Amino acid sequence: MAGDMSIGCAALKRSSKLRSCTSAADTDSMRVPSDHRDNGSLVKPPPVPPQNMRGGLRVYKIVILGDGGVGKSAVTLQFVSHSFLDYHDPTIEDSYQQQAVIDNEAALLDILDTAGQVEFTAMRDQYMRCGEGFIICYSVTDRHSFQEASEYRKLITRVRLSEDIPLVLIANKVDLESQRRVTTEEGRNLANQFGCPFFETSAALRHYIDEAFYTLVREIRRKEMQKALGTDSNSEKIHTGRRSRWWRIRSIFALVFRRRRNLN
Ligand SMILES: Nc1nc2c(ncn2[C@@H]2O[C@H](COP(=O)(O)OP(=O)(O)OP(=O)(O)O)[C@@H](O)[C@H]2O)c(=O)[nH]1
Ligand SMILES: [Mg+2]
Repeated sequence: MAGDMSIGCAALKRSSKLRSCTSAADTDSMRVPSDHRDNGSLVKPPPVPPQNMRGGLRVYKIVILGDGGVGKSAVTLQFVSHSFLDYHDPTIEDSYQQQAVIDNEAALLDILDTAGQVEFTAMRDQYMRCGEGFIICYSVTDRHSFQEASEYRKLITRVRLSEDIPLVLIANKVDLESQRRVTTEEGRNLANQFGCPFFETSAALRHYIDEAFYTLVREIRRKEMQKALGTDSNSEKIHTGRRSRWWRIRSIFALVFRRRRNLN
């Protein structure tokens, strides 16, 4: 399917085989992003783990989820190759890479386009564990896909044991206005419920495609920064007592190490 499409030189389609969460190819030199200021004081963000680096670029692992036929592959292909996939060939799993400069910082987006058809969803839990950020996609022409968006959100929360995972909700196919079954208001309310940004997109018209992916990268960066500053409030919300205690001890150690590093 998508393999027949020609991809621009900045983008690269990778094998459809399922990848492990970290691979040897992912490993590269350690890089410390530029310093950030918070309330006037200089705060050093933690070093980016080596498995998140490739060719000197920070890799952002993005997973696109949603019901079958909502346009996940079309949205992804518009983003990486500026072309519209005008037929439906159900995806099993495809992976793409796209370089981008977002807020003056280079990024390598590693995008996993997943299966919406139930026959192909056996590996869902595995790729939910790998993703750093998720795009949940529904079609404005398909009410059932809108209802399913909540199920995808629940699944991410269950697999990741956190409600604080970077997420963007997109309502695709807005060019098909006469077939609309989900209002903008409903989409916005759902995004508010999820606590995430929301875009109405059209893969056919390349409408708000870049914005959706760039915003997700910004969300990943923002949550990373919150973690570094110890201000991420949600992350412990649904942990069990045992995990919470371990998590607190770990956080205290991390804080002590960070302070000692800053003193050196
Ligand atoms: N008019 C219009 N059609 C779209 C849009 N996005 C996707 N489509 C069409 O919808 C159909 C399904 O698109 P896909 O991208 O294959 O859907 P998918 O979500 O990847 O489907 P699965 O791989 O089966 O999960 C195709 O015929 C696309 O051409 C859009 O924004 N507007
Ligand atoms: Mg697809």
